[in-house]
Amino acid sequence: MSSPTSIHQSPRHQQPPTRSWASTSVSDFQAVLKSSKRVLALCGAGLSASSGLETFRGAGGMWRDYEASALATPEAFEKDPGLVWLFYAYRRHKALNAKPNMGHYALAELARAKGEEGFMCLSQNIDGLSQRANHPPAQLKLLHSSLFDIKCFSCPYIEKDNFSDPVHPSLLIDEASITARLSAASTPISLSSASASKPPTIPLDELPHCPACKTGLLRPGVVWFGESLPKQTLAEVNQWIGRGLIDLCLMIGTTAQVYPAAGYVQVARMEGARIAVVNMDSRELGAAGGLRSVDFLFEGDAARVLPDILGGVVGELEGFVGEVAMVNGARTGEGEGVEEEEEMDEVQKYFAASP
Ligand code: BV8
Ligand code: ZN
Repeated sequence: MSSPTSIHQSPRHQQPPTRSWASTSVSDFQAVLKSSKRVLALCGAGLSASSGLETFRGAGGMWRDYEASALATPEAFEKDPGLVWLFYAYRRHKALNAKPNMGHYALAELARAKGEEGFMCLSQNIDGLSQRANHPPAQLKLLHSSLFDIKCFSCPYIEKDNFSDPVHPSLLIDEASITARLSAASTPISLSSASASKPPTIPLDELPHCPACKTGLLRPGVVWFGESLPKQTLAEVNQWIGRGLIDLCLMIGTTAQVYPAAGYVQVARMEGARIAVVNMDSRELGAAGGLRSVDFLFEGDAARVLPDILGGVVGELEGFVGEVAMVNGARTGEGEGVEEEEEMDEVQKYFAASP
């Protein structure tokens, strides 16, 4: 039985030491990775942290006064669509100006090395960086959709891969105008009912409206809290999982607290998979907690740890680094044509049924 490998004692809080029995041996991990037939990865905001994108809980900067999860709901959008749009327009702007890091590239190469049945990456991230790292589309499932999908709040209209910045003239992201608008907007808890009378951050007629139904407001096409995950994506994930037992589950840069995404690590565990966590901070592993001696824990920056621990399978990455251009309306994923056709049918059905 290995001895505890990482003991945390943060003098500041005098927290009781957290022990982990997980292995930190890179060579043992690489042997397991090489022999694993089916590897599942669940990625979170920590994978993109080194690309300069704030993590979800740390959506700091000018948003430090706003609880990100309080803005990521349909209720928040109903209450103050302009404020929610500014939050997402800011994140679009940051993501478009960021670059994939070596962690994104290492996972893309692992996908190519293991093949479609050997490796599947479930991403909670909406930033588009894995796609730009040329991650094979069939092996990347966006559980919470994308910052670059725009859809109607009222009808089935959806536009995928819209990389315009600003996405609408009234959503130009420059620090001065944003800061001015945010300070003019109600207090950070402006989303509470008490502030119903507060003026909207941006007048509704200045916000983007739906070109299909003409009346609905356009909204970011991401999955908000309380909304179901894209059914087609879930079906594809479940089909992959159903085709064979998972041997190894990589939990990369995520607090694994948001469901049903976080639940996939429990599915992997029930199938007898070993768990390998890559995280800057191992004190809060959420659903990935309770690591055993057969599991692995690599504390550090995913952008540095992943090329290191995956190196044994993907080799040297230098030759693979090359970004995929973001072209408005470009299809980046296989099968998206199907999804798009389905969505178009929905829109046609909606208008056929409308008076
Ligand atoms: C739904 C998109 C039902 C938007 C996001 C049980 C089952 C099902 C649902 C629930 C359930 N219990 C509760 C729920 C409801 C809810 C939920 O899970 N709530 C939580 C708070 C308990 N779930 C939902 O609402 C989901 N929908 O279930 O619908 C339904 C069914 C039918 C019909 C109608 C409804 C939808 C959830 C999706 C929400 N959208 N994102 C946006 O981004 O704005 S969630 C968002 O937060 C992220 O996408 C991610 O999923 C999640 C957590 O973020 P992380 O990625 O983990 O990032 P975080 O900042 O938390 O942590 C960063 C980590 O990285 C840290 O560990 C840090 O240490 C580490 N790190 C930092 N730097 C580095 C690093 N690691 C490595 N290297 C570094 N450099
Ligand atoms: Zn519409």
